[in-house]
Amino acid sequence: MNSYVQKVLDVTKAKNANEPEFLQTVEEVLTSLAPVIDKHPEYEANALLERLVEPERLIEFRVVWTDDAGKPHVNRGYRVQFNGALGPYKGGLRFHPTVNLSILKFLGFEQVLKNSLTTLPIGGGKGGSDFDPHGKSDAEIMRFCQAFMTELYRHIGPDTDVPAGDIGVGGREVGYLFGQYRRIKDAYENGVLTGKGQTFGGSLLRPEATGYGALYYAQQVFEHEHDSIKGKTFVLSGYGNVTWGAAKKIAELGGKAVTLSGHNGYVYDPEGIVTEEKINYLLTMRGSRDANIKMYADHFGLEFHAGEKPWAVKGDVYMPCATQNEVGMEEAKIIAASGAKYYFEVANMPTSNEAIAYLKDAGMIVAPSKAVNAGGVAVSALEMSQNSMRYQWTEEEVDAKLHQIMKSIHDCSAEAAEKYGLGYDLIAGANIAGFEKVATAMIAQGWF
Ligand code: 2IT
Repeated sequence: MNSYVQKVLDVTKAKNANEPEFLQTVEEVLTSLAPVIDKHPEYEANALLERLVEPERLIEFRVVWTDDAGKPHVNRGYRVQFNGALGPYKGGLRFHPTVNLSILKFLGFEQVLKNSLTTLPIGGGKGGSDFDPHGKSDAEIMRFCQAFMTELYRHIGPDTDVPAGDIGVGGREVGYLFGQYRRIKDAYENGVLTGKGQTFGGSLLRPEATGYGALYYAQQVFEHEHDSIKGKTFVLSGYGNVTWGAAKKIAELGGKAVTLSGHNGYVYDPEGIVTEEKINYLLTMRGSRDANIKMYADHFGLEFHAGEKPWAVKGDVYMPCATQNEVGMEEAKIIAASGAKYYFEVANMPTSNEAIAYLKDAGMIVAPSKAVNAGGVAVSALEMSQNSMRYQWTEEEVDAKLHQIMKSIHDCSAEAAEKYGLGYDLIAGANIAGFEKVATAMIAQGWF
């Protein structure tokens, strides 16, 4: 291992000892950058890695909101402005009880490299709150979003920092957040948030973009392997926006997704989530106050596997789409034993570093989330550009650009890995390609 990389890893571990998720991604990324650092002494001379792992700015604040009974509740809000070398900080807001600084720093760090890979001018950031939207009324969600934005507005702007959705934050929340921003600022700066509704600047295809993009990326991998999506069985986790988009595109390309999962278990649908009725039911289900995946099983008369994960179901392609660390060693062994060849991370960091190594050793092609799920933020960046031009991209334009961006992410990852003698290593390739652009911009902009 390169001694500079080792030194930065040791210091980062000592400084962030209570942030396991952040350390997990830093370790994964820095380790795969070692061959690049070996060849480029200028990175050490510019303290590039020390700067890369230190967020430019961390913001933490109190959020007080009132429930329907008139009772006040206190949550913590965050925005991590990780790296602005390539453009305004860009990245989602997550509302989930597990949210803490470690999770948001890992997501922000991943976002920096992911946004670089999109080829679009966006820096990396992430934010959110430990607020739990589950079981809340629409009015409670609105009041929480208003309270959250009442502090956040002073830190963001169309040229400063542009949040979007993530887990627990969808079109409804982005609408309430934008409404409050506009009310406070008295200005129609709709480029301040992406994932907006169609009537106030939202991009066509943004809801579908992460899932569709994942499949456009997968198509490139299949092409590389002289294989095709047609007839393949996909094992997915999650049931949210990303899983929905992926299942829809899988069906369109002639494959079938056979599983969905949530915190309380999974459902196996042997016929596949392939009909319009089933795909649309996911949207209806998500809109309900106590949404959970058992509703899908009940609605379509399918077996519900309470408390279990879907990985024991046999498939050709495994796609974790739910959240971080859904696949550890135990799950990796089950997945590898299926004999499947493809593993695409779609959620952010769904796999432990140990499990990634295991899947690769077992001969699977493993594609990393920062590449596979970059279509979401890429279409967000298109939304920013259409807002600043006071224009509206057509659906065909967005879809064509999304295709081209996902192909370029795949190709430049494969080329970067090849350049450093690593073969078809899509993980190392994505880290290297994403890093090189950010590093070049950081060196050019001087030390800070
Ligand atoms: O993880 C992600 O890339 C997102 N949650 C989307 C970020 C965005 O700005 O659209």
